[in-house]
Amino acid sequence: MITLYWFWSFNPQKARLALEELGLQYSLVTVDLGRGGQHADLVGELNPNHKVPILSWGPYTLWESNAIVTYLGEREHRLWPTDAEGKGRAAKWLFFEARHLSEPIGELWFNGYVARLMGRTPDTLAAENAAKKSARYLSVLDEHLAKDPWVLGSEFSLVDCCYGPVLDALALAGDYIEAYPALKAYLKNIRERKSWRACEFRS
Ligand SMILES: N[C@@H](CCC(=O)N[C@@H](CS)C(=O)NCC(=O)O)C(=O)O
Repeated sequence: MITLYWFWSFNPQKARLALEELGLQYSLVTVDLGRGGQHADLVGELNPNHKVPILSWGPYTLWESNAIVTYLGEREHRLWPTDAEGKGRAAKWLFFEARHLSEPIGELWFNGYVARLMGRTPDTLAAENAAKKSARYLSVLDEHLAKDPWVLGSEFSLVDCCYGPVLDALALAGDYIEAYPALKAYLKNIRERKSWRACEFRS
């Protein structure tokens, strides 16, 4: 009934991690981005952007990783805030990730990790710019996580499913995370979760 269209990359990893954390049964369709699988007609019918992740739950289809995670939290009422203030904080950190981290970290991830796997020459200038762009926001996140172990406080929530993969990609891309002790500790905690084993990057 639940199908996740995905690939080994941090945005799809967010959705898969949330499904794993919730212990939901799902089937996976791998859209091989390395071979242009995202251009298949079926992918375009489900997501006009031709990107993954895409979640199908019965007749309902949703794309955008952070929207998928929000939907799962709202639908399952687990690992998700119940009050308006908590939901507001969840939205704040999800928008923060999508607006300030996802794009520059995607650039670092591609040039610091994926390009090598694909035999492509990394764009070092783009990576330098992305490192500068993300540093300011990584400091904000580091300061926040120095106070509490998880993004919404003392308890793990589905919001952490959006931060674990993006920080994992950043760490695989180079030593960008070394300067941030709280981010390093946070990533270690994510990587130790049972749910992470299904999602961790395999080249
Ligand atoms: N904002 C979207 C971004 C999705 C995205 O960029 N997905 C990448 C994989 S991480 C993709 O499918 N790329 C294929 C392409 O751009 O052709 C989300 O959060 O779901």
